[in-house]
Formats: sequence, C-alpha cells, structure tokens
Amino acid sequence: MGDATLNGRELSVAAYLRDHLCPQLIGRDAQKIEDIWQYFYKGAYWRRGPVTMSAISSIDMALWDIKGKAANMPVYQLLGGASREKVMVYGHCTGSTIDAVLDDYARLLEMGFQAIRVQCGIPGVSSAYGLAKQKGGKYEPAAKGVYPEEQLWSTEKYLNFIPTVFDRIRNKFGMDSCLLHDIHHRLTPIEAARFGKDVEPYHLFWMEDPTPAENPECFRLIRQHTVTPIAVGEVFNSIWDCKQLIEQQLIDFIRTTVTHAGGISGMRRIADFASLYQIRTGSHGASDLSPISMAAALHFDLWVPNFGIQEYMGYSEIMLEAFPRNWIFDNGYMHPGDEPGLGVDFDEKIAEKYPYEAACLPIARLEDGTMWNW
Ligand code: GCO
Ligand code: MG
Repeated sequence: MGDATLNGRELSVAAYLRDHLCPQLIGRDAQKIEDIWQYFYKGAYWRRGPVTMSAISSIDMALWDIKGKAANMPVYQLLGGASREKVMVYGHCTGSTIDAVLDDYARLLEMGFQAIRVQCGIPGVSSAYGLAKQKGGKYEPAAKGVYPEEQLWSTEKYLNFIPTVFDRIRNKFGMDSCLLHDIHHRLTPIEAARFGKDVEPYHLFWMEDPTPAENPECFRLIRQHTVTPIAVGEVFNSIWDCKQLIEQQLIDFIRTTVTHAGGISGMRRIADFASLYQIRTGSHGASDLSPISMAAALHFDLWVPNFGIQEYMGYSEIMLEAFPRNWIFDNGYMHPGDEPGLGVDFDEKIAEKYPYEAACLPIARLEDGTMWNW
C-alpha cells in the first residue's frame, strides 16, 4: 500500500506512475527499497518536483509495507524500533467567530487532544484560511469542480485580529494545551516578524508557513525578531528544499510528509539531517492525504528520534470505510498498531462506488484583485 495523493493535481501523478514508473517496476526485486528509490530519482534525469516525488513516495511506502509483511513485522520495527510509546497528534479547531472557536476548542479538549491548531474567521475578510464551510462541519482544503474557488485576503485585518483569538483561548483554557496556528504562506517576512512578536505571550507551539518558503533566506529576518517557533515544509518534496532552512537554523519544525518528500526513505534522511540542529518533525497530515499516508507517518513518527508532533485531521466516513486500518487514537496520542507492514488496507470494492471527481484548492486575491498566496 502506498499513497500518491497530490491534492488538486492527482491525475498527473497517476499518469506518471502508470505510464513511466509502474512498467519499470515489473520484474524488479521488491526487497531493494533503496535501489528502487535511487533508480527512479536518478534514473529520470529530471530530478525532484511534486509529481515525480509523490510517485516515488508512494512506491517507497508500498515497498516498506511489503518488507514488513515479508518479515512479519510492523514497519516501525524495521526502522529501528519505537523511540516512544505513542505519538502526539494535533487536531483542527475552526470557527467563523471567536465564540465558535472557543466552543470547538472545548470539543477537541473533550476528545482528548492535547495539541490544537486554531484558525478563526476574521471580521471583514469573507474567507479566511482553514475554516469549515458549515457550522459544526469539518474543514476540507479542496472543493469540487474544475475551477478553484477565489477567496479574499487582507493581511492588515488578519494581523490586527488574530492575537485577540489566542488571548481569549489562553484566558479560558489556560496555558497547558499546545496551541498551533497555520498562516498558510500569507505574510511577508516583516509582517511575519510582527505576528510572531505579537503572539509571544500565548506561547504558540508553532506558527506554520508564515511566508512562502521558496526563498529560505527570508526566514532569517523573522528569526531576528521573535522566539515564536516556526514550522515549514508541507509543500516541500526533497531534502534539498529543506537544506538551507535546517542548516541555518531558520525553523524549529520540519513538516515534510511521507507522501510528498520521498516516502519513508526520503523522510528518514531529512529527519536525521534536521536532528543535527535540534529541529524536530511535525508532519503534514491533512485529510486530503489518505489513511495509507497517515499509517506510514505513524510508523515513522514512532521511530524517529527527533519527533515533534503529527497533524491528524481525521477522515470522512467514506474514507474510513474504504481504508481499514489498525492505528489507534487515545487521549490525543496515536499508535500505528502491530500488524505486519503499514497496518492499513484499501477496499477497492467500496472505492469503486465513488468515481474520481475533480476538486481544486482555492486561490486567494487581495481586496484590489491582486493574486496572492493561498
Ligand atoms: C495543513 C495544510 C492543509 C493544506 C492542504 C493542501 O496544514 O493541514 O496547510 O490544509 O492546505 O493539505 O492540500
Ligand atoms: Mg499547513
């Protein structure tokens, strides 16, 4: 089992696998995980990129699953065994108003979460990032259709409002739970510095993706102004994307995932490199990555010495039906289970009932129509 999901661009990876990689897999020794990884990475000549790396990631994951099943061991044992008893995960809290956020936060605490990501509607901004479409519903990043939904963004309104949300949360629930927030690439470096500084009293576990990371150098400016920890990496697909941020200690958590950053083999290299700088992992685990990805992430998380946290949004009923799995969630922590391999399956019969439908991630524009970072 492997997951190759590239949200909003799924079919390109499916074609890459079907037309280019799968034919070359036939007849290859499934035990040679590393050689197959290198064969597809170096062998394409065209290295890196989200499509190539998602395809390689899915094969890598599947080969670890096969090796585990052949050895009759869960994958985390093959990696070197558990470094901890359980894996701390963070859930998603959203609301269109602060009161709705407070209710949702209470609900997540009730479910046992000890770490909670908070996104809130912003007065005057019709569609802030990360909100559920309906009250009480779950946040889903993509929406069905061929064209992306166009959302509106105002940095100034956001920066003026968000600290009040954290203030209300800390006042009501205290400082014990870990509080996380995703900025989703919306700020410039100096704005991110202001944000980080403003929210210091609320001791965030991290601020995520404060600014687009194509230029890692920008993070130095943020660092010079604030001690709010920074997490980056969900859009990265190789160790090279992470290199400068890690070796120059510009971040605190690396958020690459098994599905996009070269599978378990790619993640292992990134995490070991990050450990030299006391940077910890905090893998992306949105519901648009399948439960196969989640299972692989949990094996990796249980093993990786410099583990930080794992995102866990949960899944729809349909997804849970189609992917039988062994992992457990208990009081804010997860465990991948002890079945051989990844401990997750895929029910093709159930999946056949739901044919592929195109969906897109939204885009964001400023109030004057300028295309912005979503
Ligand atoms: C997160 C993410 C997601 C992504 C989505 C893209 O931190 O969970 O930012 O919401 O935007 O997974 O497909
Ligand atoms: Mg994110």
